[in-house]
Amino acid sequence: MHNKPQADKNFMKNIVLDKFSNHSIILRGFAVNLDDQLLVGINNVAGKSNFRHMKTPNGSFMSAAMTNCGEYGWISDKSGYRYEKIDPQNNKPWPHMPLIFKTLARDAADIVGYTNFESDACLINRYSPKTSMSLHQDKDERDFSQPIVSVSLGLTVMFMFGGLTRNEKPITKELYHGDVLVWGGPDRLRFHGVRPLKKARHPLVGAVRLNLTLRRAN
Ligand code: MD3
Ligand code: FE
Repeated sequence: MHNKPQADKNFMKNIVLDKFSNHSIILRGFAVNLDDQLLVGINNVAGKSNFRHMKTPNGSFMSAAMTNCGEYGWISDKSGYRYEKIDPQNNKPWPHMPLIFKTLARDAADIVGYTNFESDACLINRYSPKTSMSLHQDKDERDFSQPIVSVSLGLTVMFMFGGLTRNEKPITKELYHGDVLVWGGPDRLRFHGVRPLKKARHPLVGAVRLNLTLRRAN
């Protein structure tokens, strides 16, 4: 078969891929040109469902501030972790997912080979200096064959990428403003987390890091 590059919609798009595991790929800077629109979306969502520090089942609080948009939102409280259609803080449905979030996730997943990714949940994490996220697995979703797409905005962070058991030593990678990470398949249940954020200032986003995690919850 001959290659027909002009038939490939990614032809000449210059997408920079950092493939650090078989099913985990960073699309470097893929969202940079959308940063303003993404921030508008985040601010609109947070104006309806505020960022908050959720309680964990063991009685402490999540170090990252969180909110959600889409049909389902991820929550943590004294009875555990789960997805809910209603924001427990205002008893209203979570704000609609901005179309730009959904489209970006779908396009990124598509490039990596997960076609027709339809996210129904977007968790928004906000990290201030010293905020971290300890090693965990994302396993509150119904179908682990669906990938996850994460979008980083603002300050740079070191993320940890571990194995399928907690004791496997994680590798680390930096995530920069505009990077989009897609992972699925056998990497879907890997332990992961982020190192404490270093104090700095991003020209557009300010003194924080924002992360969108787009998932198919149900
Ligand atoms: C998945 N968020 O919300 S996303 C979460 O940056 C969460 O806010 C982090 O984990 C954040 O559940 C990380 C990026 C990420 C990085 C490495 C992974 C996800 C990963 C490795 C394996 C699986
Ligand atoms: Fe996670």
